[in-house]
Amino acid sequence: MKIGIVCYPTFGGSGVVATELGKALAGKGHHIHFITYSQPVRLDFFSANISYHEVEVVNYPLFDYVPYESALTSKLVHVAKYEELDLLHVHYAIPHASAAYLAKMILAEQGIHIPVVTTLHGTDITLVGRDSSFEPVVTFAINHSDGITAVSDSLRKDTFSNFKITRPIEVIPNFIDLNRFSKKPKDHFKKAIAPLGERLLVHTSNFRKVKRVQDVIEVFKRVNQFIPCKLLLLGDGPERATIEKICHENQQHEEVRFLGKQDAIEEILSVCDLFIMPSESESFGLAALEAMACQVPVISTNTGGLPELNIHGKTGFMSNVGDVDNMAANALKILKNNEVLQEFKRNALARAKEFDLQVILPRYENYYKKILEEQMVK
Ligand code: GMT
Repeated sequence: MKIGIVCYPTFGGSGVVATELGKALAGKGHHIHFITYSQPVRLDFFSANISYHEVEVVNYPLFDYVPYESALTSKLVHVAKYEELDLLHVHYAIPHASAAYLAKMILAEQGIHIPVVTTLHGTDITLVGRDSSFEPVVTFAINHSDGITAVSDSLRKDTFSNFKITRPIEVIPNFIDLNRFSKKPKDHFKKAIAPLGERLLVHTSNFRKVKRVQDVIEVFKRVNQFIPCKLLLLGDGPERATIEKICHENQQHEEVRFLGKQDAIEEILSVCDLFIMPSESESFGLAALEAMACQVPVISTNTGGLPELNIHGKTGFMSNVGDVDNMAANALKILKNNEVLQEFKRNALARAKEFDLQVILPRYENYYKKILEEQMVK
């Protein structure tokens, strides 16, 4: 198949899923065309089956806001036509689903019929998409997609309750490439960062408010009162400076390390003992799955799709949003005893294997086939 993939090219989960999906599809012989405003961060190798088309946005003094959606739509029309795409797969509804719909209409007028699959990832439904400045467009674009997928059952339900959706939504969860995300022998790194054998806690995110990174600090403080440990914070975003200030005020410079945006996250996760995800909302929790694949148990909230990933009392524990005391108590249950920790680590890996790329990829391929067959009947 010749598939056009539209996504945010950044470190965000939807962009990561879209890029890893495209890479894996290319590995199976499909021709993948990424259409984004800059090179996706995870598109880090050459493949004869992968092309990258950059959306160029012309600025003009009249524009206070650059009309990105129009530029994306035009690019989709060009690429679909000249590369003879079979299907467009857009990730994150805003503004990709509506741009794809318009491109599809323009192409239809020229006798080219291309189905659009929209994958809903999370905040496009649970947060931003609900805002009245986007809601009518999001509802329309989802209802006019030829196929709709959501990354968890929870997100599927949220989509039906937040929007007037008239079409079925297929759940295809996030996946993990276990060749890349596995425990690596990085003991020298562990010794350097935790020379006295301290436990290593870790959090990775885009430091948006929805991630509640301050709760990570609170959990860490409580755990550190009983067990010597260190905290690694990976990623960057709007809340990072505030969190860093709090850590400085708390005199935590010895214990809390900000590592910024990292490419080889799996190497860092490999030396960690516990992943903390205290999110306000989380449609799936890809970052937690990446940790579990590297044998790191997870302390998370019980919001959104997290209960579909993290098994309470087995791969980690879940608490109500904001209940940092409960999160810390649960963290101690895992970290206090080495045998318990090892068991949680094994369970985390076993659970991650259920989301193996090799298991999930055929679900996307079969879904594309189904949508293309339906298109032929029309
Ligand atoms: O987590 C983020 O803020 C990034 C966001 C995105 O859309 O880029 O991630 C969302 O999509 C991921 C991949 O499907 C999910 O694993 C994340 O749970 C989801 N984030 C939220 O729902 C907050």
